This record gives sequence, structure tokens and C-alpha cells, in this order.
Amino acid sequence: MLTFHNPHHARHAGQQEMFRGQMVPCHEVPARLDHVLAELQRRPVGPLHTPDLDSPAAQAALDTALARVHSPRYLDFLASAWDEWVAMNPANAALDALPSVWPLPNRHGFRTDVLPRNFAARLGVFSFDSGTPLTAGSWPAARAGAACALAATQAVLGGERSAFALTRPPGHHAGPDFMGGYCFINNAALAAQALRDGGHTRVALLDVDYHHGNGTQTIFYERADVLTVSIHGDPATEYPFFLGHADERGAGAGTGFNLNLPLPRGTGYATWRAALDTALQAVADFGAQALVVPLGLDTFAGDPISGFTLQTGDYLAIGQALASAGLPTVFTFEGGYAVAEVGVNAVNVLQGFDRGA
Ligand code: SP5
Ligand code: ZN
Repeated sequence: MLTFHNPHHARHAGQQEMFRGQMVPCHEVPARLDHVLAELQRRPVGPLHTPDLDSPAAQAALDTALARVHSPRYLDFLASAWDEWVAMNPANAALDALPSVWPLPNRHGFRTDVLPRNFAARLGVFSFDSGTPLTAGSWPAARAGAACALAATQAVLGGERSAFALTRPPGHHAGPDFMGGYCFINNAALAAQALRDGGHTRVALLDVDYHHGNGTQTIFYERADVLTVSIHGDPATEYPFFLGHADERGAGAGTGFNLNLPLPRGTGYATWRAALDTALQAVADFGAQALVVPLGLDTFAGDPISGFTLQTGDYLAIGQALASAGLPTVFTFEGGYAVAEVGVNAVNVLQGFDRGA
């Protein structure tokens, strides 16, 4: 298992997120990735690399890959967002940007075809929650993270059995033209599309984060060439609430190519594992030629914002089960907020995968 880690991840460091009327400290903190990297150094599963971030060829390839999953106007927005935030008021330089007004697309007739000149309003057009602070370094961190996902994918296209994109901010809540859920760029979707563009005709995503991968689902919802499967807390009670139900099966040509396996808060390993077996059967039935695993570790019993009860040892078995699909596999690092344990749990999945491979 090769790992590509993001040398710029700590440039994205939100101060606080809005939660039920209060600003609370961010759960998605730089120390999360540092713990995974430290555990990989203690317990190596393969070479550790950083991606090429500087050569013109790498930059051009990254721009192409980003534009395959995100809209031009959203990418333009992200690239200039921090400067525009500070331009609103120089004092903003000490604050994170958080949205506080939204157009509710598809409802009430609000328009998003005409972008407001006001930056705070534009931030609302391109986001769906107020828990995702945009900071001075969010864009360079997210862009370098996408480079990790692309490098991991290129390694797998080059014949590696598996590779891990160890990056934050995470990605699976980010859609074609929106941020949210601590995510800006959908690294897993970028990897899946790059696997398609690299020649695999059928690619599957199996999202094991506690939260439904709404961004990934939306990106591929009308496509039959990319199967999206997600095991997650039931959106009736769990974030992101407005997507992730079992009756969402895809649309148009993509009908039948999305599978949601929502589970109630409190679910333990036995039930979760049965859902994983169902998910793996769907991946096999689809005839996938490559697999992307958005790897969230917030299914852990000790996670401060989630509700499943998986234990550290379970992650070895999960990795082994994922390897049993027998597919070239790209992992992307997603959630997992029990900071002290996230490294051991993540590396358990990778080590379990290597043992099963
Ligand atoms: C990638 C990922 O796992 N994103 C998850 C985003 C969840 N955002 C909302 C979480 C609400 C947190 N509640 C804070 C409780 C403070 N006591
Ligand atoms: Zn999550």
C-alpha cells in the first residue's frame, strides 16, 4: 500500500463551527492527520510519499482532474474566496469565513444562475452548512489534497494493488458546486473519475464514513459507469439529513447504480458488517474493475460526533473484507474525530487490507 500524504494539510485549520446556536471548536483538526502519519511511521504498510505539487505538468493534470468533478464557477470561487473575504473587511483576516445566508436551490424560486457580487452571499450559494469554515489556507490545502488523490490513483493505474490518499480537509460531502460537511474538494470522486479516464470502464465507490457521502452520490447520480454505495447513519436522525435514504437508487441512465445502506444510531459491528457484505456483493454484481473507498473512521465507538460502536480491532477485519473484492483500490481519508485513536483505526484498515490482498 502506497501512501500519498498532504504536506499542506495544516494550512486548513478552522477555529470554530456553528452548532445549534453556538460556536464550538472544530472537530476536523490538523492533529487528525498527524496521528495517522505517526501511526504509519510506527507501523509501516508501505512507502510514504508526497505528491508532485510544483511541476507544470502535474499542475495541469490536477486542473484537468478537478474540472472533471467540479464546476468551473465553483473552482473559481474557491481559488479567490479567501482574498475576497479579506477584501470585504481587512479585519476578516483574523476570522474564518462561514456562510449565514443561503438561496435554498430548487425551492422557493431563489436564483443561483446570477451570482451575487457580495462575497458572503456567494459563500451561501456554494455551501450547504455553517459547520465548514473557509480559512486562509483552505484552498491550497484542498488543492494539494486533490493532488494526493490523483497521485494515489495514478499509482493504482500504474499497477499498484492499492494506494491511500492521506489528506484533509476531507471530501465526500463536497458536490459538483458546493462545499459543506468539512469538505471542499471531493477527493474520492476525483479518484473514481480518474480511474474511469485511465481506462477502467466500471468503477465503484464504497463509502464507509459514518456520514452519508452526499457529494459523491450527487456527482455520479445519473451515471451507470460509476456505482456509488454508502453505509452510514440514517439521515432521519444523522447529518447530512437531506440525502442518504435507501430509496435513492440513481436517476436516468444511473437508475440502479446508487445504493444507500442507512443504519440506526447505536449500530454495532455485527450489523455494520452485514451491511458491508451487502455492499461488497453489489460491487461484485456491478462488475467493478476498480474500487474507491472513502475511508471515514467516525464509525468508531469513541467518536465524539457519531453514533456507531465499532471497536479498534474491527478495522483490521474491515480492511481484510475490502481486500476480498480483489480490486485495484484507492482509499481517501475522510472523517474520524476521536483524534487519539484515528491513526490506529485507519492503519488497521490499511494493514487488514494488505493482509487480505
Ligand atoms: C467528513 C465528515 O465526517 N463530515 C462530518 C460533518 C458533520 N458536521 C456536523 C456535525 C455536528 C457536530 N456536533 C457538534 C457537537 C458539539 N458538542
Ligand atoms: Zn463523517
